[in-house]
Amino acid sequence: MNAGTSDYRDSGLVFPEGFTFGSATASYQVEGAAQEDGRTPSIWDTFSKTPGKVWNGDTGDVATDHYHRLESDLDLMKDLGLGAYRFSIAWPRIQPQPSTGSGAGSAVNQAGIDFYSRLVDGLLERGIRPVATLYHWDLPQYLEDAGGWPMRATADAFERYAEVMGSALGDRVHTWTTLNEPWCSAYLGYGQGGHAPGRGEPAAALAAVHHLNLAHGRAVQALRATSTGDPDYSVTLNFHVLRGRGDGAAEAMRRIDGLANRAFTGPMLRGEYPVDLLEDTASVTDWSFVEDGDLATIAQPIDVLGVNYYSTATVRMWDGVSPRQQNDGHKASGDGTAWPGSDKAVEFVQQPGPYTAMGWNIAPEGLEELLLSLKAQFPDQPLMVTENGAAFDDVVADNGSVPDPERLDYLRRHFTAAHRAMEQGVDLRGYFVWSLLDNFEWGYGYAKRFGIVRVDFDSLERTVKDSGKWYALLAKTGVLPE
Ligand code: GCO
Repeated sequence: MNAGTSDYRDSGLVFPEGFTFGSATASYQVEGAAQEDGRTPSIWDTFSKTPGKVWNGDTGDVATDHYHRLESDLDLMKDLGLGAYRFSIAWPRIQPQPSTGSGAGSAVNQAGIDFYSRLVDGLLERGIRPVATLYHWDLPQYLEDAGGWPMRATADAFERYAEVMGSALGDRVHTWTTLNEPWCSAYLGYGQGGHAPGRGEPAAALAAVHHLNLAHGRAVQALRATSTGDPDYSVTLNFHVLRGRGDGAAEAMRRIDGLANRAFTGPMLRGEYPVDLLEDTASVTDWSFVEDGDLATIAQPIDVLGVNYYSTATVRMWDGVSPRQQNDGHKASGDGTAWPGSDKAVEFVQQPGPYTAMGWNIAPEGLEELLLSLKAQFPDQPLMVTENGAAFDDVVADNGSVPDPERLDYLRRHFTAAHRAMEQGVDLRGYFVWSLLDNFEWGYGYAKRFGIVRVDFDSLERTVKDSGKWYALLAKTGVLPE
């Protein structure tokens, strides 16, 4: 294994007993059945049907048809030996209409509950732990019509939704995750505009940050009050692992770390917004939407912190003269910014390859570094990698198999990185590969494939890729295969 020490291509590494090997998806990316059983539109239905927003005009109307293929997809997960499945619940299936305000039950769609109940039971029957995310970006359109995440009322609505789900599934879900990547919801949805609802309003993006944080805290309280089992509680954040260049590199990194990482870990794990973040954004907002008591509500203890990691980002202070580089990995649309208050100060420079099909640089050392940094910042907080994976342009071989050596290599290197972090004392409980299936990759539609299982988007047929076979071996043995 000596050759592997620097390139992260070790094999034979043993993961501890009880380490969870899972895979992840999200409702709008896989379910389809967009108009069935009472579901009403989410912001992603509206956005994907708006010309020019998603490549090729793709939508989640059919996606992978997971909604109708639930049983066979569950069997597939069992064949892969998954110990856990991370899925998300489509809020507009559960509460398709605005609440009339008369209690949590006022607008609950039983057909929606039933689908997720079948999913959870199907997982448990197969010995797979259900890890349920309440919000992976499909906000009911009626809530956006009332103002969306920049409005405090959306956090109120989320609390009621969490009560409904806690009552419905809190006897069986193993881990509750409130939000997936609130960074994307707030900054890409309301600041940069490349994600639904596609608004380019920097002040609204920061209000969305706060109301998402508040929604998280309220939801943990509501889930705890209603869950009758003994679930774990968590939230998933997409951390930005930063490198700096040039004069002022530390300043550029501090600013982006504030907006990207500490805007969430501050309130959620320390009960405060970082002072430097408030200063950096003072020209955009006065943060008066933060009310007395909010920070205490947000800082609910969580059992495990979900970590999504794909690549690094490299920043430097912008000279204000040369064309500003914007290689932050996110498909831009319009001229909004994902970096309110720092959009004229910092630029994102091109990083050295190799790259995935997303154009993201492959940097497994960033995962090791991130896990160690989280341990240093939050020593008692158990961690879970809730997403890691890679898009590549897969080719189906003549014999029908899908050899994807680059994805396999990517996964091997990142699992090696996680293992190294664990050897240095990081309390990492599990790892979820993104994604179980090729699916609707947001602004890129079906053009980018992240699955360890291929989906033919015409026939909807599933084929386990070589990376999926490799992962099944890892999940079964707990040892990184040769
Ligand atoms: C994410 C997402 C996934 C994406 C993946 C690849 O949480 O960013 O959870 O939905 O598909 O990250 O971009």
